[in-house]
Amino acid sequence: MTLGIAVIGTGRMGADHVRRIDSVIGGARVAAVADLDLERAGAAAAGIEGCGVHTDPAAAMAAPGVDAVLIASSGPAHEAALLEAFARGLPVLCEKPLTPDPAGTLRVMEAERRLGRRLVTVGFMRRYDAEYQRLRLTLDQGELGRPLMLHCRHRNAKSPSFFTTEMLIRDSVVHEADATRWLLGQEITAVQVLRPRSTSYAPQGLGDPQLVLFETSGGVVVDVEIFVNCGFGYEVRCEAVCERGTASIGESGGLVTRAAGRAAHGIPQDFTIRFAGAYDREVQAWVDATRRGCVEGASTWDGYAAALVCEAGVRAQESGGRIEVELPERPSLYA
Ligand code: ISE
Repeated sequence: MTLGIAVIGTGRMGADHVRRIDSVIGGARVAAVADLDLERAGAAAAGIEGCGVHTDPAAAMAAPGVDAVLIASSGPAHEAALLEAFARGLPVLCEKPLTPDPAGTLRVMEAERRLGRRLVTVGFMRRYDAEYQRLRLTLDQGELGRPLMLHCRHRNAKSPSFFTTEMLIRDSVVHEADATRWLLGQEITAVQVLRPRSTSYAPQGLGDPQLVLFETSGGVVVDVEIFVNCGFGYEVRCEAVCERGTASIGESGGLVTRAAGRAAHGIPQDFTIRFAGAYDREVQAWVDATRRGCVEGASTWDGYAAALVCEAGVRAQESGGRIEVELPERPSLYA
């Protein structure tokens, strides 16, 4: 059977997913889209046969032929859409952050636990990136010895107009929170944030860049430079420093040209380009699992753990201190 998907939110990410499901992914079709902006929803659905266009997420989920939901609306709209999907028993792929704050994620997790089965996969797409997968394998194989530190760089060319200082953590560093847990198999136990002076290219009031430090349950220290108005492009790097060597990813865009006395490689301008392959693999894996009746990938629990780390990060931004992360026991549904 072809999986009919309702895509909720047709902004940059949602429209990219509509295109992806329509033209890249096998075994699925876009059955309906919803966006508050009807024109934008219509534009995303243009040319897709039988695709309903709605402003209300619930109406899109109730449309004929919908078997699953992909949520790509803004973070604050995720909770209501997730609960609506639960009420209909529909599997969901939800873009990160699952909800902007841990209180919302906890409500979602409690609702899913009441159902007694997993329905949610969180869109932490770095888990599907070929370079991140190679790094994780390298660490797991153990030839470099135990990891001691991760040095992470997370740079965006320009932040969107609605970006706030908190969002540097909740919307951007949330990726490093998940990637750290996934790469190391350890929990993040404390967060600190150092704030240098801001670039004059950031909108007024935005504290950009920042240096975020994680401590993990296994004694690893992770530093994350988050810089969302670096100007030159989109860059995500990670170097693992281990006992017997280092391993790093994100160093070059692939093709290198040499001409006129210079060697050069391109730098992608945003995440839809840098992580295009990861998004393709993530959505295909979700579709395949859903068609088999399974739920795989990052769970609501992973979304909750990342949200707690980000909450500690925001408190560390405000206080300038070291904030411990209070992670409760993992419920058996997510074992
Ligand atoms: C955005 O929402 C993403 O998920 C990107 O991967 C990240 O680099 C960016 O900073 C976020 O705003």
